[in-house]
Amino acid sequence: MADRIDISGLRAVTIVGALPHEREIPQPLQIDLSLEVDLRDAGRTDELGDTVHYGLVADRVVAAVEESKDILLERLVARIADEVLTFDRVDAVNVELTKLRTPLAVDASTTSVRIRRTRADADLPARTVHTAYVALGSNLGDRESYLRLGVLGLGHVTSMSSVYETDPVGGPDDQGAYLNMVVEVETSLDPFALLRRCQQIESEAMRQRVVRWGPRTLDVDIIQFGDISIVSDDLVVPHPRFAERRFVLEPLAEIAPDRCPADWNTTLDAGGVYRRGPLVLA
Ligand code: PH2
Ligand code: MG
Ligand code: MG
Repeated sequence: MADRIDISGLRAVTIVGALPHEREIPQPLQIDLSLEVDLRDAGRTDELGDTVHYGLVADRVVAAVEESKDILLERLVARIADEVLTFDRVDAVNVELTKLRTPLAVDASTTSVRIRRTRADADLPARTVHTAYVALGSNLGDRESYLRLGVLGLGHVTSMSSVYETDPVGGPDDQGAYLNMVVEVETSLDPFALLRRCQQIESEAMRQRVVRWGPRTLDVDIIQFGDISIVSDDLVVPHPRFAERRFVLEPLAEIAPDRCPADWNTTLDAGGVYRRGPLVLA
C-alpha cells in the first residue's frame, strides 16, 4: 500500500542531547512524518472518520516532544513513532527528527535520525478490519440513483449483489415496488460507527421517516457484522428480520451463501423478488 499522509516541517523546542549545554537549554527540532494509511475509503466517502486526522497527530507529537528530556535523538524519534502508531489506522510511520542547530564544533548545518516503524514493531495488533453485510432498499424517486449513492457512501465495498425488483413487504398497500440489493463492506469502523454512517447516507438521500415501513428514498440496514451479535436500543445485529425476508436473502445468497440460514430458499414463501441485473456505478 503506497498511500501516505505527510506532515512536514513540524517544529518543537525541547531538551535533548548528550552535551552539557544541551541538558541546560532547550533547542529547536524539526519533525517530518510520513504516515502509511489506506486512503481508499476516505477517497470515496469524504469522511474524516475514514482516515487519520493529521491535525491531531501533529498536536500529539509536538506535546510528546515538549514533554521529553531524552539524551539521544534515537530515543526521542522512537517515542514519536510510538505516539503516531496509537492512531489505529496508521499501518506504519516514517519519522525524521532533526536538530536545527547542530551542537557540533565543526561546521555542519543539521543532524538528524530517520526511522520507519510498523504496528508489528510496536507490538500493536494489526488494524482490525471487519466484514459487514449491508442491505439497501429504495422505492421512491430515482431508485437506482439512490442505491448508487448508498454503495458509494459505504466505503470499501468488496462485493455487490445484483439489483432486485421486489414487492413491498408490510407497510401501506399503495406503495411502489422496491429495488433491493446487498453489499459486502470491509470496514475498520465499529458497528455503531457503521450504523451512523448508514444513517448519514439515508439523510443524504433526504429520507423522510413518515410511516413505519412506508415508502423511502433509501434504507440502509446492517444485516451482519462479522460474527458479532449486538442487542441495543439503536442497533440489533444480525438484523432481527433478515432471515424472514426474501428481498434480503436472495441478494445475500448471491454474494455470501454461507451467511444465509440453511434451507431458507425452500422454507420461505417463493416469489415477489425479481433479479434485474448489476448496479451500474459510473
Ligand atoms: N423494507 C422494509 C419493509 N418492506 N419491502 C421490500 N420489498 N423491500 C424493502 O427493502 C423493505 C420492504 C423496511 O425496511
Ligand atoms: Mg429496513
Ligand atoms: Mg432501516
